Amino acid sequence: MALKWLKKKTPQKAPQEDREHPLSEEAQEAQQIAESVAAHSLPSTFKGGGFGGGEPAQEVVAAEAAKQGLFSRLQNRLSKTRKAFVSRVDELLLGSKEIDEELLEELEEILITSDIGIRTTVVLIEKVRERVERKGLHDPQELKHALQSEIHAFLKAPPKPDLILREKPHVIMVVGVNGVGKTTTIGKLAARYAKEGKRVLLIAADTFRAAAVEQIEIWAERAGAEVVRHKGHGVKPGAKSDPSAVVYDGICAAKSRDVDVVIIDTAGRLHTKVNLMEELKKVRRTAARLLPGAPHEILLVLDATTGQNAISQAQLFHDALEITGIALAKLDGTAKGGIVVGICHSLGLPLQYIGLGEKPEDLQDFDGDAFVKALF
Ligand SMILES: Nc1nc2c(ncn2[C@@H]2O[C@H](COP(=O)(O)OP(=O)(O)O)[C@@H](O)[C@H]2O)c(=O)[nH]1
Ligand SMILES: [Mg+2]
Repeated sequence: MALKWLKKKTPQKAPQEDREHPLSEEAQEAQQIAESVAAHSLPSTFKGGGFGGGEPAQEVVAAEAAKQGLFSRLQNRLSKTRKAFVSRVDELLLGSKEIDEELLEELEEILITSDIGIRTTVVLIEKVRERVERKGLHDPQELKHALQSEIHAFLKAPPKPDLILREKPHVIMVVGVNGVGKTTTIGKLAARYAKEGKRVLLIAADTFRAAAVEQIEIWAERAGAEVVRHKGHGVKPGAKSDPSAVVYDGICAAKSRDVDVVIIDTAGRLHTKVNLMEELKKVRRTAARLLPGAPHEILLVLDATTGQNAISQAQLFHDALEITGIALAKLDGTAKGGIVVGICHSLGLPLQYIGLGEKPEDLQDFDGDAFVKALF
């Protein structure tokens, strides 16, 4: 159970049977970071020569190190997807002498079985085919570049929302089915905003699972955020309060306490006859009534390990709630990372965040450039 794990193993990595480097991953990552930092900071430091003048500002070096660290982590955590996808493409191309119909068909098969999805694959292959014809490509190796460029283009659109927090409090409602990683993503976001010096309040509106409230409290404590919950729920079995009532109290508290960011945790499944989407709409209405414009974001969390299922979930939630953005959790340790391409291409919704693990720092802003670079 997630909660037990959180309590017991907070500083460590969660057990993941299908991880390739169960023990050495952290060490590998640290080494990669150190190497890339060294590689990037040496030349500019040299220019200064240590004799005054030209020394790179410490912040510049630190920022570069941080960027490299994020990239190394991304690269590392995508290793399963890379094996399932790019390595197979490489194998195919190495064994081919020229670009022909047969090769394109085999490529299509790899794309479909890499969780990119049929619809997206069909369009992708068509684009690759056009590029091959337009540029008169013959060498199979050039096909890889063509594929990379087209995937890159898919990951560009649509633009992310402007997340400058204009309204105070800025309210983010987080939705998604059970177990996808909502509460974990909320914990990571809370930690991120708190680190930026924002006052963060979490609303425990998943009133249907006893463990959910405790889980959010643990994350809040870690992040230095406040929590509004209803007494009784999560403590007494059967004492389930109305999610909208908790949201009501939470937003009132946020207004009176000068909170910057409010994040609402919601249920992913209900044990009553109430329809989940109707319940979530009620939560949304409650927020809007108390604070015009709220919720400013409705963030849908999807689980990368579910592959194509994630796309149909997104469509359901979007139809009911008008999602503003997506967070894709559990991209680490899965071979189904191709889903990123399908999500970006077929949903028309911005992929804002990716989850690369279970620690607070394992949430990254999705960056299409970095993703393609890390994948290829
Ligand atoms: N490996 C990995 N596990 C994650 C990630 N996000 C969440 N999890 C795990 O997925 C499980 C379900 O997460 P939880 O946040 O409780 O899902 P919720 O039911 O949607 O709130 C927990 O065991 C989390 O630790 C991630 O990005 N990577
Ligand atoms: Mg939860």
